Amino acid sequence: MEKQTMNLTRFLIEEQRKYPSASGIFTELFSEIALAAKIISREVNKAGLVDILGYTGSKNVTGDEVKKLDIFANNTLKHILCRGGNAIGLASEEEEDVVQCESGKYLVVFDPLDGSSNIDVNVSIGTIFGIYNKMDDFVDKKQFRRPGRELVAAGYIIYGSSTMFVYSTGTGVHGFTLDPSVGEFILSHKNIRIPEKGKIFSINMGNYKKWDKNLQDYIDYITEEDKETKRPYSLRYIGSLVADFHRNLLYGGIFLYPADKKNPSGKLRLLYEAQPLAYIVEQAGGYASDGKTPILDKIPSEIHERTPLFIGSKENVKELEKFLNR
Ligand code: P6P
Repeated sequence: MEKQTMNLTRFLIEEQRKYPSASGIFTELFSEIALAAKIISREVNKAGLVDILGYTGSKNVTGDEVKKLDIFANNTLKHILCRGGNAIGLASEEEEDVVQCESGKYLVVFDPLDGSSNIDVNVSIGTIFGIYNKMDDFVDKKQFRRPGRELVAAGYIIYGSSTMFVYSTGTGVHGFTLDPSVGEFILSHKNIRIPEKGKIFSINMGNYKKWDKNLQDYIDYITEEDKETKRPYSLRYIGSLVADFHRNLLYGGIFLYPADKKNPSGKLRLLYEAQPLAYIVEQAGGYASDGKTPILDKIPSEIHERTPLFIGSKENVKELEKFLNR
């Protein structure tokens, strides 16, 4: 019975009791994010049934085609978090500038609906978020120029065959699955640990010709036949960061989005994609880098900065780094 009734709120409260100094505001903030996740999940899951599909015909601040659900997800998170009184400021992929809220102890960064180009074909998509302690009540871009090591929590929601809420507050990674019949996230994956080494690699092979030689050599190496070192690895790539990351977190392996001739700094965003996922993967025993520097040590110079991202099982990422830094 206990297993079926351990929901996100109860789990957060029990975790909070381990830290007498905890004020409980953190738990409120997480509950606000969970509420937004349930609302977004409802819209994502019915998207095929109502005319919410299709592009708005606009581009977001970073130049990506924006779908209606992106805007819906962004506005849902912004509305709930800014009125909740716990987040003093926000940074979002869908907002050109930072968002100043009324009051609160925390800053929240998020990609409201990553992988949205997959919405029309029913591929899993996700929300990614990170939480920092505020530095000042006046929120400007400077407050977001900090290393991911200063994150106090991070997580993602994956809208797939089921909706899952996966997060860490620095004491391990825990996963909750939404039971729509009661509208609760129920603990389903306590203390997620990523395998030290995995056999999955996730990369867009269509860009092979654009990569530098060292990366091509790494891909050639892991796709060679060699029983002793359990090669070739298996390619699994769905083109939706949260879905690819979630699978590799559970099964082990490496996700790669390198810089290339088309994207000299890579495609993915440091502040609200790479850093939160790097926080999660390190909490689960994995590792993330840009090929040279740990993602959690990098400081964004501007809120929409891009970065190369290599993330997953520690041994796999370290093996790749050896090739890239030969
Ligand atoms: P490509 C989706 O548009 C996204 O931002 C990530 O979710 C995904 O990992 C990546 O882009 C896919 O990019 O260039 O392989 O289509």
